[in-house]
Amino acid sequence: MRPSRRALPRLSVALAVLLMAGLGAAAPARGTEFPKGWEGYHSYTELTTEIAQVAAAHPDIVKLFSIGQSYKGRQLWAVKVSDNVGVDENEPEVLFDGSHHSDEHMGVEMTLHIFHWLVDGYGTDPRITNIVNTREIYIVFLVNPDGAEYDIHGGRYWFWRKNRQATPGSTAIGTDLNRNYGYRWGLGGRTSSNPLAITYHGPRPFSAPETRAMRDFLASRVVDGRQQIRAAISFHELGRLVMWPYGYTLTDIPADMTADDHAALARIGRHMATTNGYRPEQASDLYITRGTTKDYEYGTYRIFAYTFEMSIKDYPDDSKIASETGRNREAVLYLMERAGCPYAVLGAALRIARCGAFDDDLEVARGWTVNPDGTDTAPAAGRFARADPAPTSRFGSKQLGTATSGRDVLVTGSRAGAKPTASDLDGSSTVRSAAIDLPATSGQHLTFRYVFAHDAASTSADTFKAVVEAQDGTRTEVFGLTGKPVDTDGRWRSASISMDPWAGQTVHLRFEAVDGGPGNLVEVEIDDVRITQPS
Ligand code: 0X9
Ligand code: CA
Ligand code: ZN
Ligand code: CA
Repeated sequence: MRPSRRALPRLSVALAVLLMAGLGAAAPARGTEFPKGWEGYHSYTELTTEIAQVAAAHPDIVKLFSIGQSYKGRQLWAVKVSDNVGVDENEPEVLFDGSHHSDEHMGVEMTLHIFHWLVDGYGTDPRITNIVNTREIYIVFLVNPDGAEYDIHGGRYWFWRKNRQATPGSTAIGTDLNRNYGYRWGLGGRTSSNPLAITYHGPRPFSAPETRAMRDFLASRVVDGRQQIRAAISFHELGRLVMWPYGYTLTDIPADMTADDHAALARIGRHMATTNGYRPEQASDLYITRGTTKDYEYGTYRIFAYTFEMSIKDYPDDSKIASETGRNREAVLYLMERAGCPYAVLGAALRIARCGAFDDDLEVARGWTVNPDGTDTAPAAGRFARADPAPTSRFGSKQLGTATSGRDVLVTGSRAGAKPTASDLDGSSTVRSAAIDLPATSGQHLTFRYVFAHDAASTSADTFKAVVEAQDGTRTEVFGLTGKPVDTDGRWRSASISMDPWAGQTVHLRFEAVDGGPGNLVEVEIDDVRITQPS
């Protein structure tokens, strides 16, 4: 096991029981049992009791907590399952959630089954034991408990999909929680701005307490600047589908997705579909949506985020629970195993390149700090930033408008400006990575792609350096370029540096660019910063 980074607050069983007792007192008096023929499903009260009992029976590997409260004040129960569960270990994390849509009750049974597979198999089934020992698995059992309780009140079904939130300025009730997330929230396809519609997206992104709780939980899993959750499944009904992002566009690889991600998302999705007999497709192939959980998780954090549509008929009776959940066992185990590094499914070269101690395509925030020592002299517009670079040209192209992966890079002065010299460096700028734990093995390499462009007025005062900062603060230049009085156009090049001196240490990477001459032009771009597996 890796050293712990911080102890997690632990919700004691006693506290959980207290919370539940409080809820019981506040809960409406009406019955919450499913209709006859469906009693095998778990009502909110039964779910609450069940997960508290299972958690109490497995305190070494289960931590029970709530990610927040529903609109009506119900706790949104979650568990973490892992070895040393009270400690936030450096292990890949996986998230499963059930029933964003409250008329899709099979999702709750699915998340409960995953919970049982993990705790029941731990110590007896070697595959499960290995997963629990090497992953941190989060399960949010029921995202929409208010809707789920409403859907079964009075001993019949009400076909209720949304939450039970009042809409300001309307008598209509409820927001479609799978339209309320804040990534490209808006209108498109089956998404509505009409509060009466079953796909109502809410008055604004994250207007629903339930989606805010999910957002805040996801944000809480950013440690050392990096999202720890690598893979996720939301369980819906119906149609027996495995879907990957995006839902907002029909384009397979839009600007906010990389080609590697698309290849691995589809490869893993298709494999899971061979194990459960579902149809694999991009989410938008079913229909276009805006504001789904999965677009948010992938778009914001690059989580490998899948939607499963279970069942083939509405409201399957409880005799279907065992088979509809059981057929997903292999897919769920497979995804937990792949969460270590999803790119490994694309072959040995990508596994070595992208499954090491660090892998940043610069497409989302991963903890880089600009001007970490407060010593940058470049103006704000010229400093390093993670951005989509505008192309500039002056006696040939200088800043390239293309990345080596996706859309974004680290770039000094991303804008083109009124003239090419407007947004160039003009001073010094430094960017520092978050902490990186290097395994104690030789053969790891720091690799990155870079552009270092300057005009004919350049001198040796213009520099671009890569520096490794050791645990004790010692800085070692591992890569350096200096300017010459020769016009040098921008071109993507590759660097590779042995990390053997730092094996077993926690380090920070630094990139430093200096435009030391008055009136000349220097542009630096960086993409695909990685520490490879040993090779
Ligand atoms: O519409 C939804 O939210 C999901 N289907 S459901 O029948 N359970 O309501 C599908 C979401 C997947 N994304 C897209 N189809 N774009
Ligand atoms: Ca652990
Ligand atoms: Zn659904
Ligand atoms: Ca990139």
